[in-house]
Amino acid sequence: MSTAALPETEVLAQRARTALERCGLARLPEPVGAAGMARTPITGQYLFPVEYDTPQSAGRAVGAAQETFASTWRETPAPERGQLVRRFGELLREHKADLAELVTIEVGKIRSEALGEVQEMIDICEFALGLSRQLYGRTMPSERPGHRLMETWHPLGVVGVITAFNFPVAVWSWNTCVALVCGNTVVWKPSELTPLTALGCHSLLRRAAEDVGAPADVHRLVLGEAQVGEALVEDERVALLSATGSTAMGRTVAPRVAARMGRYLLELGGNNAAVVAPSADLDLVVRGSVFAAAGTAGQRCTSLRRLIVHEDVVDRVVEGVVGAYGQLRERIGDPYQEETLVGPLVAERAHTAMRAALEQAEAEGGQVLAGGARCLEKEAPDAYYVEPAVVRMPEQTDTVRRETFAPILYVLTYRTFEEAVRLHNDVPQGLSSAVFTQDQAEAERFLAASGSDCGIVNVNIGTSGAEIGGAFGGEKDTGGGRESGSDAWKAYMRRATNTVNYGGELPLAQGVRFL
Ligand code: UN1
Repeated sequence: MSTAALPETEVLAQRARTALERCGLARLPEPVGAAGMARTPITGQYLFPVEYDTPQSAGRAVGAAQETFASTWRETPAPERGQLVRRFGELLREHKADLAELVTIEVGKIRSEALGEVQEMIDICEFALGLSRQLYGRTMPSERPGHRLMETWHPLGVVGVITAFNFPVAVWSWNTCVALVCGNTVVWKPSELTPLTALGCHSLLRRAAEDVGAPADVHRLVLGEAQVGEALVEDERVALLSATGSTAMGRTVAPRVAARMGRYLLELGGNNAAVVAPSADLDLVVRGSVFAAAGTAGQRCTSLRRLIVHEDVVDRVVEGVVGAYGQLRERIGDPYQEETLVGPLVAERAHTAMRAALEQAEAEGGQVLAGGARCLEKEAPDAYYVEPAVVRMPEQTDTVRRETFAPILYVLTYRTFEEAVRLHNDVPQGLSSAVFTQDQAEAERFLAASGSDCGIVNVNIGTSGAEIGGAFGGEKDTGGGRESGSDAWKAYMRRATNTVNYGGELPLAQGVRFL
C-alpha cells in the first residue's frame, strides 16, 4: 500500500467547497429541510450537510421541466438546442479539473480516471452537438400514387435520469446531453453518495443555459434517497425513466414505469468476462485484465470479474496476473497521489460484500491466489481500502455468477472454445465481454450470433473503458437499454409515421375499395 499519509477530511471538505465555488456555487445552499450528508470514501468521513429534496419538491421539479418542455424546448430547433451542449462542453473543458476533484473526493477515483470521466462528458457534448443536426428520419416509397411516406422524430417530454455512484457524472451526461438535443427536458436524481459532483454539473449546465439563452428549467436536479427517485418513477409526466444501478433496483423500477405505460431505459449490473485462447498475446491479456479488474477498485459496471482461460495457458496467465497484482499492492491508497492505482471502496457495504463473496468462494472450493485483505485500517478506520483479489475457481459457482461490486477476479478454465462460450454466457448478466485470441475465426465466432450474448463484445482488449461513440448497455439482467453513441438517441424520441397525399385522389392501401 502507499505510504503517503491520507489527506485530512477537513482539507478534503475545503477542496470540495473550492471546486464547487469555481463551478459557480457561490455558497452551498443552506440545508434547511431534510438534510443529507456529503461524504468522502478517502477517509470515510462526512464532509458537510446538503439539502435533500422531498417527493413533493421532486414533483415540483418535474412540473417545471414539463412546463419548459411544452412551452419552449420541444419547438426550439434541434441545431439551436445543440448550442446548449456546445457551450456546456466549453465550460466542462474549463472546469475539467474542478469536476474531477469532486469525483475523486466523492467516489475515490484516482486522478487520471476522474479526469477521464470528465473527458467522457466533453466527448458526449461534441457527439450531441453533431447529433443535433442529424436526427434523421427515413422516407419510404409509398405504394399509392400521389403519396409520400416518411417518418419524423419528436421529443418525448421529461426524461428522468437516475444515476449510480460509480460514474457520477459521465453516465448522467450521456443521458442528458442526448436527451436535451432531442428536445426533452431532464430531471436528475444522482446517487445519494455523490451530491456534490451533481451540484457542480448542474451549476455548469445552468450557466451554459444562461449563456445561450435556453430556459433554466431544461434541467432540474433533485437530491435525496430512494423515495426521491421513486417520485420520478411514479410520476406520469416523466415520459422516459433512464436508470443506472443494480439489477434489484431495475426490477423494482421497470414494472412500475411499465404499469403507467411510461418508457424506461435500464443499465444494470454486469458480470463481465474475458475468454483467453491459447493463441492469445499473454502480455496484452495481463495488462488488459489488470486494468479492467482492479481499475476503479473493481467498481465499474464493465469491470472484469471472470477470466475464462484455456487450460494450456492458465498457469502463465495466472502467474502474470498475480505478479501484476503484487505490484498493485504498493499502489493502493490516497487517490490524489500520482503513484496510486487503486483508491478506496465507496463504502463499508462494498467491503462487507467483498468479504462475504471471498468467504463463499473459498467454501465452494475457490483458492485465493492474491489480495483480498483490507489495508490502511489504522490510518483510516472509517475508510475501506482493499487489495484487489484473484481467486482460482474449480467451476462457475453461484458466487461467480453473482455480481459483487468490488475488485474480485475469478479464474476459470476451459478445454474447447464451445465450452468457453457456454461458460461465458451462463450468467444472468449480459453487459460487457472480451476474447483474447490471434485466431481470426475464433474471434469471429465470439462476435457471432451464437457467441457472446453481451451488449459489448471486444477482441484483444478488456471489458471496461468503452468510448462514447458506441451504444452502451447490455442484455438479460443488465436491462436491455442502450445509451450514449450510435443511434441510442432514438430511445429519447418518439417516431411519427407520416403519409401525405398530394395527388387529389384517395386510393386506399392494400387495394381496399370503399365508397
Ligand atoms: C459504468 O460503469 O456504469 O466502459 C459505466 C466504461 C466507461 C463507462 C462505464 N466508459 O468503463
